[in-house]
Amino acid sequence: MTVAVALTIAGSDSGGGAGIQADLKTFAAHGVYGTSALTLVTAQNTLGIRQSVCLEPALVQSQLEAVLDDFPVAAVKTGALGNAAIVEVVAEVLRGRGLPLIVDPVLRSTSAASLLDEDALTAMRTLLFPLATLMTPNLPEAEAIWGLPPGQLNDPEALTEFLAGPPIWPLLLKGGHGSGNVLTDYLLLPGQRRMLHADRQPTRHTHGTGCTLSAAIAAQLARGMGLSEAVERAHAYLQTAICAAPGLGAGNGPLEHFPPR
Ligand code: PXL
Repeated sequence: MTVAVALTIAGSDSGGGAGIQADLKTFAAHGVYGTSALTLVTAQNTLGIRQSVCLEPALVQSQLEAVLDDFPVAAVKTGALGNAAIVEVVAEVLRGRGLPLIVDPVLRSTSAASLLDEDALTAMRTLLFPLATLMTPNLPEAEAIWGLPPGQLNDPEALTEFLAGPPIWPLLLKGGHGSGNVLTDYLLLPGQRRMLHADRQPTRHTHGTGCTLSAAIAAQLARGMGLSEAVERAHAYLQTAICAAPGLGAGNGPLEHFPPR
């Protein structure tokens, strides 16, 4: 019996709802063996981030090399990367390996604490996005990446115009920060465009949704699923995880990563 192996390169959320913790639970929920390289450590709960410290880039690099030298990693995802030096080592280690790579361009937490500095976004654009099988920005992240004014993609006309252009990178634009009762994600792949819809859930417990979705896509890819089908299944898994949220914490609480089927 061989087990599929996935790797997450992300930060630690002491509250267990986002980051590495969400990724490893999501991998496990998909029957995928999870490995990890930690980029930063946050002290946080459902109310917000109290402290965030990046690890030394050399330590990130040696975690990556230790994992990749020994485990048959079949898919990789990145989450919070913290700073440009960490982005550089991640890109350097991954370059040329041809591994399926989901890049979740985490810029800040829901509570607005920064998880990536400005230089790092430039490094992501030049070094990491070109390696991505898929990148998964939400609306505010897409605005920051493409240099659009904050809030612009909430305007339906501006969104239509943005989506009409050729995607620079294979893109899943997540609509969770939009308005309305139905939230739409847009999947733009070479030669394929599709929309994924979900009913807005009346809940404040959406902490870690982006991490969970990108980890679920990586898990599906590690299991050999094609990209479009992987995104569709991950999107469906995320809705069940949101609906089954345990209601923990006084703030923006975590999901249930092992929802009843
Ligand atoms: O959800 C984005 C995210 C990613 N990684 C870490 C986080 C958060 C949000 O809080 O803490 C470590």
